[in-house]
Amino acid sequence: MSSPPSPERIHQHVQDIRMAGYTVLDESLPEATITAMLSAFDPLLEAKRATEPPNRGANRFQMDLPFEPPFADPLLYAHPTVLAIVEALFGPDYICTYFASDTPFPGAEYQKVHLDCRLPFPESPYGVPTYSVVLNVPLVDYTEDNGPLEIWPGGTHMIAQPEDMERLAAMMPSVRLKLKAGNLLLRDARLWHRGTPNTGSRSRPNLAVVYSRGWFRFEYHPRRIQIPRTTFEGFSQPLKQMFRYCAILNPDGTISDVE
Ligand SMILES: O=C(O)CCC(=O)C(=O)O
Repeated sequence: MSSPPSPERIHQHVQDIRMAGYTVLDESLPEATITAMLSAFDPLLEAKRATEPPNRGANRFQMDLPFEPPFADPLLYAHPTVLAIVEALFGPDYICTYFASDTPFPGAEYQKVHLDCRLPFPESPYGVPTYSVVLNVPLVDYTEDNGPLEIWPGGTHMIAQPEDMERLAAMMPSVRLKLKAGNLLLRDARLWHRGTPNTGSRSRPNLAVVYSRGWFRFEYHPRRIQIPRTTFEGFSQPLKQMFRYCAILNPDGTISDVE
């Protein structure tokens, strides 16, 4: 186990998110964790794919993750370095409202360049400080062929959303991230990005967890994370606070609000 990052390294990650719109942690999730998650993920998504059409473009699926092992691992939803960065960005009052995945299968095409949240002041040319970040964790290595995530760093998270985004994006520098399975990518939810074509031979699952300032109302997450009651009751107070907008899944299958 590597030692936790220094306060200076946390500050550097925070600055990278503020300035470039993203950072990749020095640590990764353990190989055994990723192997277990991939083994559980593939059949789950295959079952969805057998009964539902693609929901994020051709051969591309968004799927919520069940809040159960192997996905409900504190290393994924409460990674100490991720939470240290989130707290340094947002202060102690932050929430987690999304626990899901994006997966292009072979044949997936370019997505439109997009943001993952609405801008609070869309009429303003000026950005506000970061209020929401997406944690992405690939379950397989991103390669040139399997549709790596493409991002537009260097300020797109701080500008107004133009109507001709595709045309502007084509003129601006972008990066296709060559992440390794288990890497931890943290990006400002406003950072311009898109999925790219998967011309490889297998799917490229990418887990996505979203953290926001406590006041942020996340309209892009219509389905609440459903956490089993016993799991929620075992959380520390800060985790209960972080998941306060989730739904509690009762043993009889009914859903409750967090009291
Ligand atoms: O390809 C990815 O991993 C990201 C896809 C994405 O940004 C989306 O579906 O909104």
